[in-house]
Amino acid sequence: MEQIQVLLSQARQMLAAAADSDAVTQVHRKFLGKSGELSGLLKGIGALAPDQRQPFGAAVNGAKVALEAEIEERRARLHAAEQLVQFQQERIDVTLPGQSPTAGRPHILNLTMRRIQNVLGSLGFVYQEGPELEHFRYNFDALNYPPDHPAMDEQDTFYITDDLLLRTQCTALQGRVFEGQKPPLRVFTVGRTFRNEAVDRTHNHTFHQVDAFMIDEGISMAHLKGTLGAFAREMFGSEVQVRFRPDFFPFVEPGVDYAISTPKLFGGRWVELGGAGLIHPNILEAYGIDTDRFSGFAFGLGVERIPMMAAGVDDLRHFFENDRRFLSQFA
Ligand code: FA5
Repeated sequence: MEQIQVLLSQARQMLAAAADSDAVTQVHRKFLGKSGELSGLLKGIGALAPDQRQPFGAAVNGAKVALEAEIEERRARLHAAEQLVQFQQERIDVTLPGQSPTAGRPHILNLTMRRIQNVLGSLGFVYQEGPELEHFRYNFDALNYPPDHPAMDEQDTFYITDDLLLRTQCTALQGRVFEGQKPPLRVFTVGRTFRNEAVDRTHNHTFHQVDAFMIDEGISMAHLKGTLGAFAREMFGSEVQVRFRPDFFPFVEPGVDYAISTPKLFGGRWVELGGAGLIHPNILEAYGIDTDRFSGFAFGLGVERIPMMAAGVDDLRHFFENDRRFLSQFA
């Protein structure tokens, strides 16, 4: 009987010291397993006097039942603690800010072209599209370039065949329009243009132009200057200054180059945006437009120059490299 108490108190000490459920299992094995020490006491039962056997057996079994219950309780307690540790390790802080997906946005050149469309549209010009892969005759012949004229050398480009090239200027739309439409006309296009060019800070082989023309009765340089002045103020604000200087293009007479300056940028320096002039009578006559009655103006501008001037970008190649650190600065 004393031995039962000794084993029981040994077991309780070990149980109290058990740090995890493995240790509890060991206590169970040591005292209650098949060859456990408490169960082992029953082996000596035959050596006892017959009247002592029943009370001894009952005492051993009582001790086993009690220990069993204590072991289960300890196991449950340790298991709960272990789970708590595990939960804390796996804990997710649902109040942390999430990773917001990056939203795309239109490219600054597309935004600029949309604005150009809005501004010219509000001045009564109708948008028409021309092909980037263009016939030689629309890009040059129809625009009054005499054969082998040196002005074509300024616009060398990429030829697909002798007759098919990547257009060098959006002015190529003119002949297509004159073939099918009669004045009065107010037309513009915006799109990609190409030149076999030595690439530098202000010239790329692929760039964009806006090109517009208006034909009606009594159209003069005054209408051109008024239109380009209004266009510049819409694009750059009211303090922009506009300059016209004589220039040569085979398809206009007189011809001008068109430059702007704003006090905020590039130290107020003049920057050329494009060319303009009154449509050459040779062209109007070639398409059967009565030059006694009608005259027209035309202008063509580089699109890249507009955000360069509006935001102070000093190298147009940034627009084509698609570096998001650059592009994301244009909201
Ligand atoms: C022309 O292309 C004429 N078609 C403009 C015109 C239209 C004149 C109607 C008269 C009447 P120019 O080659 O100068 O002209 O080009 C016009 C503008 O396009 C330039 O001022 C410049 O802003 C832009 N540009 C020309 N070449 C490049 C290039 N390689 N890279 C970026 N922009 C360019």
